[in-house]
Amino acid sequence: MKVLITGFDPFGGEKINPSFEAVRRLEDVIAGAEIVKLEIPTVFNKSIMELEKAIIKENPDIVICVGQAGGRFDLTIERVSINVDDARIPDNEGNQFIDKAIFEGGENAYFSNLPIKAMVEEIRKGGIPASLSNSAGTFVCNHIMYGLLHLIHTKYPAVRGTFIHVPFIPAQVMSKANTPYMELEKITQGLTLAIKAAVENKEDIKAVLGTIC
Ligand code: PCA
Repeated sequence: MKVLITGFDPFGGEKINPSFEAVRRLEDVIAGAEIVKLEIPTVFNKSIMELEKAIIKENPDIVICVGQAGGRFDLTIERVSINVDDARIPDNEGNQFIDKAIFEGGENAYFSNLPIKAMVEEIRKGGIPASLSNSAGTFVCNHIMYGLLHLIHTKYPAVRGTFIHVPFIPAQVMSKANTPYMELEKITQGLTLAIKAAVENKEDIKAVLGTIC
């Protein structure tokens, strides 16, 4: 089995992006699966193009894209992506799309086809905070997740995929008051456990991980 895992380059004035810092520290084999790591740009459209190039080259069974969610305290496995770009800040090439469809005529939303609840539970069993998220936002992370799931639905039906958001690491919050963070080692461990659960579970588990509001 082969897993393609991506992280983003730094954006929004940050010097590092913990998503790729954690991805590049992953072992090359996890739960018997080969791990292929890739950095993609925090840029609308170009990120999807680079992801598809890698899918064609590597022919992975599983694709997991990872991004920074500054302000979240835990690892969040994303359930759903929506067909809209609505950027609060420009991407790394100055694009700031407002209420623009990612794929004109595409489905309104796609759900992940990976065992997302099993992934959350596996990370928690390892003593690392994690939860299920029902929104990846409306910036480049939702964009890449929608792009990934659109590619899966339209061209690569054998692939399974999702998106994981990770918190800031300590170096990023030195002068940000009351801002959650997680050690890079913990983020890397959490991603390892998420990959393990994705590789080992064909079906998702029934677990109470919903939210009230
Ligand atoms: N996080 C951003 C885009 C790149 C990243 O790492 C987001 O959550 O949309």
